[in-house]
Amino acid sequence: MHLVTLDYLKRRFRRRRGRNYSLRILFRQFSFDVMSDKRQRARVQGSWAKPLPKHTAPTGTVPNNPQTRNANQTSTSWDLGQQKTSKTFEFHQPTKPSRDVPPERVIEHAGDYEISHVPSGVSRLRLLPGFLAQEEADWMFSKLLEELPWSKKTNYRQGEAYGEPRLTCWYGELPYTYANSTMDANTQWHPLLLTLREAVEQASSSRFNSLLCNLYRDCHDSIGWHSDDEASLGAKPTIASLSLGDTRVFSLRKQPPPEENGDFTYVERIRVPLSHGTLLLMEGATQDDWQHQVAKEYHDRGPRINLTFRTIHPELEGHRPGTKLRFTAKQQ
Ligand SMILES: O=C(O)CCC(=O)C(=O)O
Repeated sequence: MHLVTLDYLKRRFRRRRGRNYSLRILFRQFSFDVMSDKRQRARVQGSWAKPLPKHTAPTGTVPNNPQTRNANQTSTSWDLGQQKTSKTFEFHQPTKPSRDVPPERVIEHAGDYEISHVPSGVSRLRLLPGFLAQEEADWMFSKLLEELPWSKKTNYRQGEAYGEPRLTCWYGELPYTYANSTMDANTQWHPLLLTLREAVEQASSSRFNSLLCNLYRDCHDSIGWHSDDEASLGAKPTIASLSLGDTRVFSLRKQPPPEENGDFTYVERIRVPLSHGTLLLMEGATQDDWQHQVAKEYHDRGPRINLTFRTIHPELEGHRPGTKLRFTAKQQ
């Protein structure tokens, strides 16, 4: 085994100076020598290792350890005995037990699903694929795409304005404030929306006085993680979401417990593909204990309309419009 030392380099340089070697070539040779020395040591020792010590006399051995003494006595001219005794590998048990990320649950068949029972009570989803027949849904989709007053809403986060990555419009006798921006009251319901509201009310046994319409123009449009938990929506609201157009994935993630400090790494997740004509009801504690989103996609998607029927109440006195229910003093 060859160790690269300053003496060695000087000797090599002197030998080659006469042969008109440039400094660059010598430096390249130096790097090569260093690497081959490292490789050689690695082959012998099984991994990249520190250079061998110059002194061959064993130091730092554990006295009265018969195993160590034997190792030293039997060491060959490689003299690895010293290394064996001074460097030992110790396994340390990790102090934190490793945790598994729960597998994502997929809900795609018609049915009622109790997705959690704590901390705020039962959270429930009801999925009704084919709530609208295909032909009916096709016709409604083109009419709403063409005739609703779609526009891009501007929201505010820490005083910074940003445009929503989708188009929206709002219907209801009251305005709706979220993300620090207000959609004005609009009582000019499109007749088709009134028909749909009736059908959704019958299926859900709930009443709705307002509607937020979302238009995802393509795969780049989305809605980020949020809960529909403004005080104006009341406690434990039922929200009915009707989808038309291309299928998009509706994802839910459970709110982490307080000790996770807002870290969602280990929370439960659910994925619900929402296809043309599907009705999804979110009920009970879903808005308290879960967040939802429709993420951007990496493959082409055609346009999709989502109609979310809600019941809006007047804003609570003494609170800024759009305040989240958990930040109001009085919770039901
Ligand atoms: O497009 C969807 O399915 C979800 C819409 C939504 O989350 C919302 O309007 O709050």
